[in-house]
Amino acid sequence: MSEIVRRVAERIRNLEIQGARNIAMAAISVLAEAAESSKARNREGFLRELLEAKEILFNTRETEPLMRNALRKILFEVKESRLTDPRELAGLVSSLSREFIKGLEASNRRIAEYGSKRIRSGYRVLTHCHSSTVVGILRRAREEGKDFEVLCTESRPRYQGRITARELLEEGIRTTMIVDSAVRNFMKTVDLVLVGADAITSEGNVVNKIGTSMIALVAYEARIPFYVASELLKFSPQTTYGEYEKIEERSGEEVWKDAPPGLIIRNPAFDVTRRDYIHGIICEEGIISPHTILEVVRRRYPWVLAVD
Ligand code: RUB
Repeated sequence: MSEIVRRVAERIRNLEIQGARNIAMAAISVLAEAAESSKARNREGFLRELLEAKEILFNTRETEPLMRNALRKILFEVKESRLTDPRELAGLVSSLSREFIKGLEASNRRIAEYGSKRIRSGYRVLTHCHSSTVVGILRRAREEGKDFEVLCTESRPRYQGRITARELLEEGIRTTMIVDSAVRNFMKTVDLVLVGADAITSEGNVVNKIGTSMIALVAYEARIPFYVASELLKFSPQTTYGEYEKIEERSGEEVWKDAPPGLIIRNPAFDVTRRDYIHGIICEEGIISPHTILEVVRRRYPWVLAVD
């Protein structure tokens, strides 16, 4: 089982697969694929392999609660089942995976529907990094015939802004790229800031690509609405019980490959934007205020707080 999983894990680790949704989808799909290929002879062996696969995937990127919630839920359901035949267990993993992905797709459609209502013709929208959820909203607004433009940041050091720019251009959306440090320079010309999320904490703070919190601060200063587009399942349940969401720190080589010896390079992948700077979280339940997140998650996905 683990060979197939390790291959996908490596692609997640080196950012060939990036963005919380894409990572979660890839992890869910490979879990099903790995389960189907399992050679386990009994339930115990199968569960052991499944757990090992989960650990490998969990260890790819630290700040990914959507992936963690998805895998936790699937494993929980499998453990709860009384099935003993590995073939049947593999079938169960496949159907749970399909169901989960269908749920994510439905949420994404709803987020696009709600989010696009906030985009008007003539708007200039600023986004940061690459969020498939944000692109989904912009695509939908475009399909609805709205004429707007997008400013996207480079998102150093890995330039995910280029993925966003390419995808938006494919949709026929007028797109301008700026370096990350030019955000304040352009903020006064922007109508709306729209970013994705990797994690949402129990207090309604949002973890997203490094630089997001600085953009939120600049938007706040300029009184420009700052929205986060995110499935509720990016909620990090452990933050409810006092733990912090870990922030992944990546290799300094991403910042400067042949840096002079002795130079210290810090490269956190994400930062935390306090809820005070966030106008709303656009999620499958609608546009909600960040401080209501815990109640909304508890109502919609009670298992997120229960499943171990
Ligand atoms: C990607 C990033 C995205 C969120 C949301 O960081 O910060 O804004 O993951 O993306 P990285 P999505 O490139 O390091 O993974 O809306 O697609 O889930």
